[in-house]
Amino acid sequence: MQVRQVWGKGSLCQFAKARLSDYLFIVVSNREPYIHSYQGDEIKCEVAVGGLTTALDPVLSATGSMWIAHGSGDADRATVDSQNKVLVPPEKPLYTLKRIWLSEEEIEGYYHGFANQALWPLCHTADIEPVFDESQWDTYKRVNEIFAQSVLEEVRERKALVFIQDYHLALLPRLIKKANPELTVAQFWHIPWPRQKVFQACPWREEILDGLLGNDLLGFQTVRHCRNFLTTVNRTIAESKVNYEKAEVTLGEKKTKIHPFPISVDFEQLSEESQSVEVKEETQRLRKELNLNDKFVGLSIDRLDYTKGIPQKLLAIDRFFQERPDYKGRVTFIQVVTPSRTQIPSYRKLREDVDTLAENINLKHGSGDWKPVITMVGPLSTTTLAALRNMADLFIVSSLHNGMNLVAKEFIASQCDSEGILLLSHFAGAAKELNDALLINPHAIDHFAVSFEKALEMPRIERYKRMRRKRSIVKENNIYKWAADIIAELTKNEM
Ligand code: GDG
Repeated sequence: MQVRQVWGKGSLCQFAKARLSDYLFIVVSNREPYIHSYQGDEIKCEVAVGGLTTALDPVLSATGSMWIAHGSGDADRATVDSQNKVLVPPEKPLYTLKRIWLSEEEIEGYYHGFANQALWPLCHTADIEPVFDESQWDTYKRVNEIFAQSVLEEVRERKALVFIQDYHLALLPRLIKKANPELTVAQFWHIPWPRQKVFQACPWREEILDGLLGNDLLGFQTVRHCRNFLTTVNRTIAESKVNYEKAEVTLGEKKTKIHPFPISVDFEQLSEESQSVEVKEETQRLRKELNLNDKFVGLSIDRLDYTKGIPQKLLAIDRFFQERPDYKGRVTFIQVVTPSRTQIPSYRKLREDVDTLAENINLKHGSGDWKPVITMVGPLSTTTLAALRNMADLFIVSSLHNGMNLVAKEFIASQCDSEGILLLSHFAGAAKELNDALLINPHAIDHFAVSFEKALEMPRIERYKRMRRKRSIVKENNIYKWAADIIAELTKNEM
């Protein structure tokens, strides 16, 4: 039997050191991995929660590299040197974080504007009309140029490998490659890539595709997103040559390899955390405080975003209690919502809709001190989130369209007893790998409601078998493997 390697922090560090030792390795993202902010007179440094910092922090630490990002903390300027640099992680400084400063107007046009009001709804094929505003697009271009200048200043004559993150920086690859063709450039696109017919609504589609084709390697979450991208290029850029078999685009002399790299979580760390005394105590505290006693607990953890299908899930919960009143008082659904992008009107409207739907369900079906839906507003601490995952019998991911949905993998990693059930939208990137979950279509409310019954009535042995299989998938395909696969692909010609 073939024994597969399970990647961890240590093996990734060694691998990164071996493969990247000749290079200056630079990660570029909009969001910074460490944020300094004032708390009274003191300056606190917070780690940006999420998979990206978990995976890339050890790589950068092992190779003494650099991360370039927008400095968004109110104490960020007070903590950098004259070149806008600070050594991180704070407890053991091993690599450089270089901060870029943006004006209010630049953040508005580039981040809240073109990135989140045009590219985000467009790529998610959302029911929200993308905003194609000329001045936001101009600001997006200007900010990408600011990032490019910062990268090029660092590279100069050195042999460098630049790894760019996400849809905020679609023009950056071409800008840096044009100025310095010797650079190796890669990018990971964390959100979906839509069908060509959808993307053609963008008035600046050719510029965006040209920007992305400055990459040597462009990664997406799934094979489907890769195919959508290849077709979009094929039908939009007449001079391009698309090789579907090799998943490659040639434009002029330049080749771009398109490859799926499904992002993941730190399985071991989440498993260990869920067993910790701190998390167990928090679980007991929450059970008491939320009056859960021996109730069956359904849980969702979502950034408050219109792509996550939160209203659809609440409608399905309403339908479920309507059809199965015998479950009243026996099941409680906890919905964690973490507000984001609150400057954008569609996000504020969603908050109102979700509050109203949850209130109506509680008025209609609740009784005594039992509430069918408990809404908890984030950001919550990682301990509280781990405790909630621990106590959940059922975890629901109802996205209408999503790149990956890391929350699904986080739930699996924390289910050490393998008793929990995952209800997962077909439209989440994670559904491709985790087809042992109960897959749902969040648009079909009746079917969604019936799947709650199916989950509640699933025999224990079946739950166990399904969860065991999913755990072995996530354990092997963890965040360290994601990073190692990208580094391997990028440096394969060096071997
Ligand atoms: C984008 C893409 C892709 C949530 N509430 C709190 C909190 N969270 C954490 C979760 C999870 C993360 O936020 C959410 O990740 P998702 O993957 O589910 O969704 P997006 O934020 O939309 O992420 C997505 C991802 O990028 C990575 O490539 O999978 O498709 O849309 O880690 O646990 N964390 C804390 N408090 C909260 O209240 N600390």
